[in-house]
Amino acid sequence: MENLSNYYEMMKHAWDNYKLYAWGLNELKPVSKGGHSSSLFGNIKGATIVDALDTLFIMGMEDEFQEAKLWIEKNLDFNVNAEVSVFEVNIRFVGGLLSAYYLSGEEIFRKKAVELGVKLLPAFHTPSGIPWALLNMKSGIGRNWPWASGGSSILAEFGTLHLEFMHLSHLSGNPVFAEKVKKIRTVLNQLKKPKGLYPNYLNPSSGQWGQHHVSVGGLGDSFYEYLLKAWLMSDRTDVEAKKMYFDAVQAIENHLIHKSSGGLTYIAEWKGGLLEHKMGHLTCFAGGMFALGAKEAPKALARHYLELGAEIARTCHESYNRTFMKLGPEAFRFDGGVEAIATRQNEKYYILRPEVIETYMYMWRLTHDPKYRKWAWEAVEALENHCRVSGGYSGLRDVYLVHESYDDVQQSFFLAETLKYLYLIFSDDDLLPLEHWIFNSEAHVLPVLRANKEVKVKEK
Ligand code: DMJ
Repeated sequence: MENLSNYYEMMKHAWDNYKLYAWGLNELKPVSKGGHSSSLFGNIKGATIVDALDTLFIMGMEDEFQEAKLWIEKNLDFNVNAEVSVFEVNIRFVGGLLSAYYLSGEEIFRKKAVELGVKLLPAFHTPSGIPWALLNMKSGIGRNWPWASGGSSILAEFGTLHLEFMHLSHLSGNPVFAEKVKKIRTVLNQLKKPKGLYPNYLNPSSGQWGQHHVSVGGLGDSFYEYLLKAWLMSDRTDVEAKKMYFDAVQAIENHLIHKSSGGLTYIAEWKGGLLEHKMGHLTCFAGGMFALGAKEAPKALARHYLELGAEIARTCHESYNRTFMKLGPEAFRFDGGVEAIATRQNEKYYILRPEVIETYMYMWRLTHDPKYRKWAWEAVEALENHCRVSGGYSGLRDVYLVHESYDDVQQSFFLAETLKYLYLIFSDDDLLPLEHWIFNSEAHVLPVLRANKEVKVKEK
């Protein structure tokens, strides 16, 4: 079980097939064996290459890392006349390039990250300084998702720039990146929060909340993650981030966290005061977040937060265990007599997401309870049995079916996150130690910003 060559082999299978059938395009279609393009990146190409860089590096896949670097040198181009998701480009491309730079020391990655950061700056040209969700990379014109409440920007999107932008200022010597994300904080701190909760929607023109929907899953998730990680990444100097994190978690506990009659702890969604008893796969990252934050809390609460992390991990494991494929659905419910099961057809899919395995990784590192390795191994077996095809790994349309129905996409985050977290669960703790490295929302590693201290990939 603990043989790291398993994970190396999985990465190799995912990478080799991407290379064979979709090289230079964003993602692989592993069943039809071709390229998959996503509108999230506009015309920027090579998402899988940039997202995979640091996983290739830590797994010691040197030849593959070099071919990825060569492609980036020659082909990675941000001068595209197309609209991109600022959030997605930031977490995958800026995050991936920064991480590759810190791990390898290769200047090209620093240069490309800063170049891309500069291209994203026009997104902040709004009356409030809260950035647009979408940006045309050539014209610099921004706008928001047409479906977002009253033209709002999304909390999880504008709240998931902080770590990368602080590093961009650090590496470029240009304070503008840090100024932009600090301004977001200022706006948030001036607003009154309903019951202490952060709504998912904020209008960049008025600087006021949109609909009062609150979620620790999609639309909200990584905003909370980045508050905690901003505190840790600042070498515990960003006390504002720490306070915002613990205040938010307190409100989440007071209003969103429930226990089912079967004893499973879950995080519900809040819609203008009414609760929806549903938890998304995305929400499962919160187990790891609570556990990571535990020792930052006042002593009396540390055990409580670690236990909360363990409870969320158990609930998310149940969401996997109650399916035929042993992989979790996109969302599961706690109503109408069911617990941790998807009841709607359009919530039964699994797209190779990492959040449950991510939580196992933090729980393993922080407790060394062997059940987390056991649960991670169950996920490996399920991925091998049901998602692996001759052309790579595919997502599934319905995890409750006896036969696989493939969605035919190998998401770039499968290489960036899912396979990296699995590898780390079965590695020694001195590979990317949590005291020195912060994982961005796409599992790209950024060092803690300590004055005058060198960072090491391996502790010993
Ligand atoms: C990833 O791109 C990131 O983890 C993001 O924060 C949320 N969703 C996907 C993976 O599920």
